Amino acid sequence: LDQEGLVVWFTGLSGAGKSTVAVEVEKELIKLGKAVYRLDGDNVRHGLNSDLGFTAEDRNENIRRIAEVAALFKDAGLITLASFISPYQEIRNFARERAGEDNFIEVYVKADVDTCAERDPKGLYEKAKSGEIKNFTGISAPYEVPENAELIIDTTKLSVADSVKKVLGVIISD
Ligand code: GGZ
Repeated sequence: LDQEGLVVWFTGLSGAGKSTVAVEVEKELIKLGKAVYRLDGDNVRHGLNSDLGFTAEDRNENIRRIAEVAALFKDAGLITLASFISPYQEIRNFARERAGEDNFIEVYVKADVDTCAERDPKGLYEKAKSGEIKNFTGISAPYEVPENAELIIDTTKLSVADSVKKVLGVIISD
């Protein structure tokens, strides 16, 4: 495989657009002939991490395992796209360390909580506000804004297409 592995880590609130952007980035990379794999809640929280919930402790364990898996995929030569809220700086730093500083791109998918709550594609913010869902990021659980993201994409201002271009720009030049 004529390709060096890389971990691209998307962090941000629920509804910020992490998965939307990651899915499109994946498609473009495939078109370019790159070997790529995308990790997200759908393929990780139902299997590997099905024992974990949304306490701070469980989230950190969720991210710790994903960081290890992403580092292994990176070693295998894949461009690994990880899209998780990953609200805590310390464990994001751990993910960076495991991948290696030179192989890690942190993308902060930025959208304020009011905008995300307005989008509310799954009705989760409404449930969080009513107390039906506890420990909901941005409502009743913290989100620590990234201190050292390689890229910030503000999805309240950028289209999906423009966000994808920005991410690809960093991946390809890397
Ligand atoms: C945040 C929650 C919660 C709570 C369920 N807080 O937008 P979604 O629905 O499809 O993606 C969110 C997903 C978050 O899982 P992560 O593995 O990315 O979180 S973390 O990195 O913090 O471990 C959301 C849904 O799960 N969800 N309950 N309480 N999001």
